[in-house]
Amino acid sequence: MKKKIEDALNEQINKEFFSAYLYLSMSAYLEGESLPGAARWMEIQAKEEAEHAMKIYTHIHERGGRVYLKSLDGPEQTWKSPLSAFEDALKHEIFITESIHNLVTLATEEKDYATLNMLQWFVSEQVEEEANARENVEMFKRVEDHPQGLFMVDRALAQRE
Ligand code: OFO
Repeated sequence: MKKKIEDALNEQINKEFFSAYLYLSMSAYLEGESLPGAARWMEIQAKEEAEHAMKIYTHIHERGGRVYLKSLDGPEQTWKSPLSAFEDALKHEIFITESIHNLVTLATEEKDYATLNMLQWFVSEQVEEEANARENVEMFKRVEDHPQGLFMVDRALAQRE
């Protein structure tokens, strides 16, 4: 595996673990807001992000590369409302999509077809992640300032498997 690709994939591992950290921080915030369903949704999302990081980790090793774990930035600890936490989650997913697309461009330029193939999974996953994040934002927008509605949204989010 070319050094350029190895470095870029190592960067992405850091971003995926940061995503896990960010969503776990959002989960803790939502727990404190007495929204256990939303907190659970974010906790599951955090676990998925760690799995994303591990997919890239495995790919690097399978290709004879080397993983170098970098330090993680501290995520935000609090938000002004549950809606603003979910809006930040959507912004973050858009940022991650851009990062994946940049990796696709690099792998194409470097003719690294195995990495390109691995990244296709992430391209599809990001479509789903952004769609979910957008749906959540819309749900929270509709129930802003309606405690009863907020309760219903929390119950719906608790259903995530
Ligand atoms: Fe890893 O997909 Fe979200 O960030």
